[in-house]
Amino acid sequence: DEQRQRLSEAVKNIFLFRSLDHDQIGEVLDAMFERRVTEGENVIRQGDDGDNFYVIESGVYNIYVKNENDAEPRLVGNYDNSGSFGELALMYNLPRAATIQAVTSGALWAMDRHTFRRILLKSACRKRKMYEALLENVPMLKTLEKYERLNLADALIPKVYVPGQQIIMQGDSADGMYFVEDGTVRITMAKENNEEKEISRVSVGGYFGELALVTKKARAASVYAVGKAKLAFLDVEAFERLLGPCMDLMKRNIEDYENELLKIFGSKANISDIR
Ligand code: 1OR
Ligand code: 1OR
Repeated sequence: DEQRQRLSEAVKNIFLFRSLDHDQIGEVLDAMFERRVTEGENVIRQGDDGDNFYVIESGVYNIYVKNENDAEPRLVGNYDNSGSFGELALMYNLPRAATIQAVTSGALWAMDRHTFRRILLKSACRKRKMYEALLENVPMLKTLEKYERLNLADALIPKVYVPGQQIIMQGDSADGMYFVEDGTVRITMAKENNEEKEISRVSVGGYFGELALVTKKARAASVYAVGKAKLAFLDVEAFERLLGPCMDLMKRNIEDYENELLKIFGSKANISDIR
């Protein structure tokens, strides 16, 4: 019981499992077994065949990649007491793409290749495939590694809005941001009891709702679906874990908002208040 409790806690934050329904999550929990690792141990070696998929219960793990031209493996990142790894070789039938080395001792939850493919392959691959085109066409996301875009695809939650439906309300607190998969949204703003003014439109390949996440303030504007709109929602936790590399670009776009705002509401608008 105690073990299952710990396991279901660890599994909650794994984006790859978001494509699963309740029963499948149960199957995942049943199938996972614990593996203890010691400091310095290579859990996965680049080039090997894939055996297990791992969810981190505890410990710090370094990620090393050695390309053809590299003399030594390069440290490309790490996991600090959370996350998962080892899905690539199992999903795509490829040799391990990286070496994962335990920096500290730790504990992992493992799932064997056969079970992973049986429960996860279809739904997770479908989701990655579904969002691949969208994410390749969002200019802001070009700065991400292909591997990072795959993780983003796992984390996205599909949402559909009917014509005219409100998506974001100015002044609300923020729980995530949106990418436009299909359709168009309109962005409106109200200043000091004035009526709402349309300030911008966003369509396929665009995004919105990032501002409040970057500034950690209330929503700066309202957003409505124009026709039917298909959106991909990224919650704030996934935003913080996955979009770090895009932060500079987002901040640059926010400077453009400020310039536009001046034009629309005149010089009186206090532009410092969106920061
Ligand atoms: P795997 O089964 O190939 C190694 O075994 C695992 O390392 C891999 O699955 C991923 O789960 C994990 N590129 C490839 N695999 C990575 C990467 C990665 N990071 C973690 N893994 N990159 C790092 C991106 C920040 C790209 C490096 C160029
Ligand atoms: P948010 O989290 O504040 C509303 O929720 C979203 O509307 C906001 O993130 C932005 O994604 C978007 N120009 C274009 N888009 C905007 C603007 C904006 N404000 C908010 N959004 N301007 C106003 C800047 C305060 C400039 C006027 C064109």
